[in-house]
Amino acid sequence: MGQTLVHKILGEHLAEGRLTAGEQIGIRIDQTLTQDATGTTAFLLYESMGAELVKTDLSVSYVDHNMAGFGPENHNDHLYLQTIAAKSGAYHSRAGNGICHQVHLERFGKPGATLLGSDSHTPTGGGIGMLAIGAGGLDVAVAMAGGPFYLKCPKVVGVKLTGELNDWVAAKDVILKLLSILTTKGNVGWVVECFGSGAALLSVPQRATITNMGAELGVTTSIFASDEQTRKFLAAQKREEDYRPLAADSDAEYDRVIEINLSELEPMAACPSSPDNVKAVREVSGLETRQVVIGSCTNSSFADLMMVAAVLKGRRINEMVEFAIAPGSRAVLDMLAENGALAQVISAGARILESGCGPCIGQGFSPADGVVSLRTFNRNFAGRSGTKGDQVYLVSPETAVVSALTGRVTDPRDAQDLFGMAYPRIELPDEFAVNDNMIEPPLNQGKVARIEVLRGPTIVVPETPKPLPKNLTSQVLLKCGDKITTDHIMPAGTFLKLRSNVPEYAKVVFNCFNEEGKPTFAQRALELKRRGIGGVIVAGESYGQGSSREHAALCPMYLGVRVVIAKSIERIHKANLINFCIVPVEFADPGDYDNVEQGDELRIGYLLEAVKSENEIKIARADGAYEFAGRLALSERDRQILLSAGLLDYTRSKVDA
Ligand code: MIC
Ligand code: SF4
Repeated sequence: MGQTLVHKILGEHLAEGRLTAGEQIGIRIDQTLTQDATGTTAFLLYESMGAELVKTDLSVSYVDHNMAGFGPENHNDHLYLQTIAAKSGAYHSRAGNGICHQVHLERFGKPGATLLGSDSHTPTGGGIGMLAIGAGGLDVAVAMAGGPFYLKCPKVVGVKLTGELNDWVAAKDVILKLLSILTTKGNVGWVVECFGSGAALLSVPQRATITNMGAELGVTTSIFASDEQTRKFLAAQKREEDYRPLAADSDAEYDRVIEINLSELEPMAACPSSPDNVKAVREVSGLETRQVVIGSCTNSSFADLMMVAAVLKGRRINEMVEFAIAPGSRAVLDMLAENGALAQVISAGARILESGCGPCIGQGFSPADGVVSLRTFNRNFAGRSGTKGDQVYLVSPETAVVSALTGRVTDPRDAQDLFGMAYPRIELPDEFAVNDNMIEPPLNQGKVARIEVLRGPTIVVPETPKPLPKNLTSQVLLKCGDKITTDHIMPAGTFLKLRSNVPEYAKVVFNCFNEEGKPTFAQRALELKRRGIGGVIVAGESYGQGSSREHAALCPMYLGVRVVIAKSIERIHKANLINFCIVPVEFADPGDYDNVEQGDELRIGYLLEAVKSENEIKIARADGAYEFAGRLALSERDRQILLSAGLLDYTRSKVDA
């Protein structure tokens, strides 16, 4: 039986374990990426490990998330990241150079390599044939120090793409279709591998849109083969030497195959407020929209924006629509400026935002109350835009720009009838503008020694977890439902600037559930902590969906949370909980979820013993009103990390040994 591409790359990087689905393996990491919102913690923890120069082939520290600069926090972070990158032998991509995933694809991604990034959309690199995985910052710090990355050997779902995209139908519609099939739940432990005649026709940026938003499926990563499209893209980036042809064997067996005929696809939209709430644009067309944004790491490539410019040329954005573009990288912006496309967009009435995450992470451009906002992003979790009750629809750039002209959600295929407009098919240029003057490469040894790391007062070294107690007296601090995302747990938006200051940031844990006039989650948690009672969070399915932000574990840990009991927990978040010594427990019988109430006092006896060696743990209400079994789905390494009071101490003890 032939091998999948995923297994080939895993095999080439295997450091521990066997390539059998479900078994824990350790893989060698070639490249890492961090971004400012997760990078400060990652580098602070890296420093705490006592590591000096990075041991990877290449590590890049990007600044792209947090650039608003209200108050000194952001700039403090930028200066710390710039100087610690120099001290650690990492590349540093400065604020304004673009979104980490877009820049990494353009300048560093390499077919067949492994990339670990402290951002859930790291799988964007799968578009260029790399095995690119998102993880918490501490896992990335360990990889920078040369440690393997541990994961369950995944099952592979082959997505066979046939046919060819019709005019006005985009790569975004492919991933939205896949989200409608697989949803955002229940895909932990899988990888998506796209293949087939349809896949071969997609360009690298189109593939990257699909692998990027594959993160919303909750899979470990997504990947395409490295072929002639990949070679062309790398040649245009003037680094053809990084090309290497790679594909699955022709008789590769997938654990499951899904076929999508690209010729049959139509424009799609993810409706409020989940990326898997997918409908055909036709079904929602006619809805008035007041705001349209083109950008984010999903859809802000050169081809995307050239298409947008071509549609806007000589036309005017509807007067009731605020329209903005945020090019994915400075190179893209540069090229649009050089070739005149930017002028077309500006004269049509667009607002030009920085090359960065911007509105995607609630950094401005929040929609007005009650209005429909169309965005080319990957996430529309409730409130992520910064507006409570927001109505965010995720669509392709094609749907977004045509709707910006009409002021209503519009199927872009109607552009011919409405505006007499043929589809502007954009070919990738033979050469991209390559200008790396906002990327600082690693320094030589002599210069490294002279670097002084700048640490502003808003950069606070995070507290490390306390060891687990033998028995835990605890109380349910919060009971929440299904699909709780890390945006629910740790809001970003205006709070993003607190990422380097855990005591401050922890004040807004579960802010969306706080009610006016009542003690906040943080206040209740700290009161329990003061009394020596461990906090417990109870949740439904897919707890911790979405981002890789380890603050969703780090801040609850700081507040004294010791256990999360959920029907199921998503991959990255579960790893983050373990890394910060919070025990992840799943209901053995999901029906028991119904018995537990917020405020219940729980007895979790023999916690330490169970973590050491048991697969189940008994949990009872203190007054004996109910008792149930919790599942401990932990690898041997997970157990060791929990017993060592978290990954940092575990790593230190291994280094000492
Ligand atoms: C996101 O898209 O949610 C983020 C912001 O990029 C996060 C990382 C973070 O919270 O810093 C992610 O996707 O991992
Ligand atoms: Fe940035 Fe949005 Fe991409 Fe996250 S999803 S990396 S916030 S652009």
